[in-house]
Amino acid sequence: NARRRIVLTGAAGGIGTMTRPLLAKLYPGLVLSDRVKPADLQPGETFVAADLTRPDEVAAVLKDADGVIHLGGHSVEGTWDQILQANIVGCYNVFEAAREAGVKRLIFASSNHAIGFYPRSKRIGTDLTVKPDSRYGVSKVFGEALGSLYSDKHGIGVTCFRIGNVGPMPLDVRRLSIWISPRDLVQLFQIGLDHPDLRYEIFYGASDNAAGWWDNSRAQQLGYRPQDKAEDHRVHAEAEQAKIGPDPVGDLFQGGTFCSAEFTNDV
Ligand code: 15L
Repeated sequence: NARRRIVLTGAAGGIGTMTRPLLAKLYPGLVLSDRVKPADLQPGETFVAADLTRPDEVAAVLKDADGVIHLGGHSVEGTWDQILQANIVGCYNVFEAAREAGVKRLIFASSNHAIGFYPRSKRIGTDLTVKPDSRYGVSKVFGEALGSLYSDKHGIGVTCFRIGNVGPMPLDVRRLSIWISPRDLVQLFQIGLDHPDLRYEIFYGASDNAAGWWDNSRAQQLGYRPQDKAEDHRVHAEAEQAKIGPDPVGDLFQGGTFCSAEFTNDV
């Protein structure tokens, strides 16, 4: 374990910043990558800059890597060109470089927005048709599909995490259903990198949330034991929600505002 070279893309982003200290303890020698150096880079941390739209730069970062945690990309809805470059071209470059480098395990940070148009009233697993709620959500479905291809065709063990919302606590009522703490997410990443039997999996990235919408039993079968519960922060989440007010479309669907943005359909 200690000798493996694990690369974290998107290391300077939101999730990268929250998980780096925990990952560094599990994977000594962790290689951090992003377009720009993290502002809080610590002595002893290794950083290699790469623009994911540049195949040569991605290949240089992934050379000799055993595992990749791919968080890099555009993390919310964007213009088609932003999504195309960062999340379609960039994601493809990462999978290709991983194949060429002989990477054994790849974690792909998918999102709840791959299934955002499921109604909040429905409990869902991972064995169902995707319902992306945005161009961003479509790009996450693309990454999940690439993961399936590279697992079947090239034998890379790929785990896709449909991450809810990562942070110290849930930000509003929707997040009471989808929140995940940084340490629970790191536990999931560890399963993706280390579980011996893994070929291709889709897990939900959620803590132990009583209001949850997702059946994450496959993650539990492989050992996931979340330590945190969104309900512990319900008072905070409801107080924040009261400041936001209603969203007649977004409030119906799991993806929230990603569903109501640009919406021209009837509900
Ligand atoms: C996501 O996929 C985004 O990366 C994040 O910024 C949040 O918007 C999150 O979903 C969410 O749904 O809360």
